[in-house]
Amino acid sequence: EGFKPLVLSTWAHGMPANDKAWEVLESTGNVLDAVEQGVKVTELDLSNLSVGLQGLPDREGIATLDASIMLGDGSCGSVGFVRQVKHPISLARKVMENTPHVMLAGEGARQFAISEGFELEDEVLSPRADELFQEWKKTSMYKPIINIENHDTIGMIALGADGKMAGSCTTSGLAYKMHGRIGDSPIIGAGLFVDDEVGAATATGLGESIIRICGSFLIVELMRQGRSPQEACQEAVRRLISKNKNIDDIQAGFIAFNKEGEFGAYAVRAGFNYARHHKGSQELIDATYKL
Ligand code: SD4
Repeated sequence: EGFKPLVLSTWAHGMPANDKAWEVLESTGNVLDAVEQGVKVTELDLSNLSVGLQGLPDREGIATLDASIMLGDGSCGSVGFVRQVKHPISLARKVMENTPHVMLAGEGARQFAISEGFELEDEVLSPRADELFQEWKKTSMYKPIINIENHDTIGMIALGADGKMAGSCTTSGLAYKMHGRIGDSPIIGAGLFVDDEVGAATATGLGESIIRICGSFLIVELMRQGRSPQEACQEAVRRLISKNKNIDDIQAGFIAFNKEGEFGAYAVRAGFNYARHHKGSQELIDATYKL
């Protein structure tokens, strides 16, 4: 049976984010506001080292953020490699609503933020991120550690009682990435995809592995062809494993629902969980996995 309305988010920090999204959804019925307000909670969470300006920086010691937002009617917006913006998800929404474009990156995204009245933050790392970065610099071993450095992106998808869907995804990306690197999260179809006619999906994990298979778009298209959300997530993980050579170094996970409110999740390996909010009650669920 289906769950509707429904809010799903990646990882345990999805719980407080879902609470906020649910509150907005319940009081306004607006799924777009719900997914924006929901992940804004995570963007400000100082304990999270993979979302927001407090996240771990790139190799140069600079925090650069990626985010995307999408509505089930095909509207979407995203920002990549953006600095000094506290709420990249809100900037992504402005790209969607106030420009003829889908994606803005880097300095252009920062200029657009200024023109939209966003206040830029000082470029200082959070004390915890700085400490870890100083530690990392001693050896500068660039090797993403599964489930440690790169495990906290929030992807959220929501289904309203009226059948409208939206999704959001926001991250500081991979810790100690090359300066300029953009991950899957702001790439529509990779980190996030939503189609009211079918369903929605979002991703977390090593962005390169997810971009390579257009992961979230793939899941929605598999559901369009009749797969359940669970089957679609499993097929995407199988594809990801077959298309990535260094799979021992990769974790990635997907969550999805269809328009009936059936949902599913699957990961490359153990350790991925997600939060499900339905009718005011919330559960943290361990995803099943392939390896
Ligand atoms: C990225 N997908 O930039 C993000 C990282 C992530 O959980 O998901 N962390 O590659």
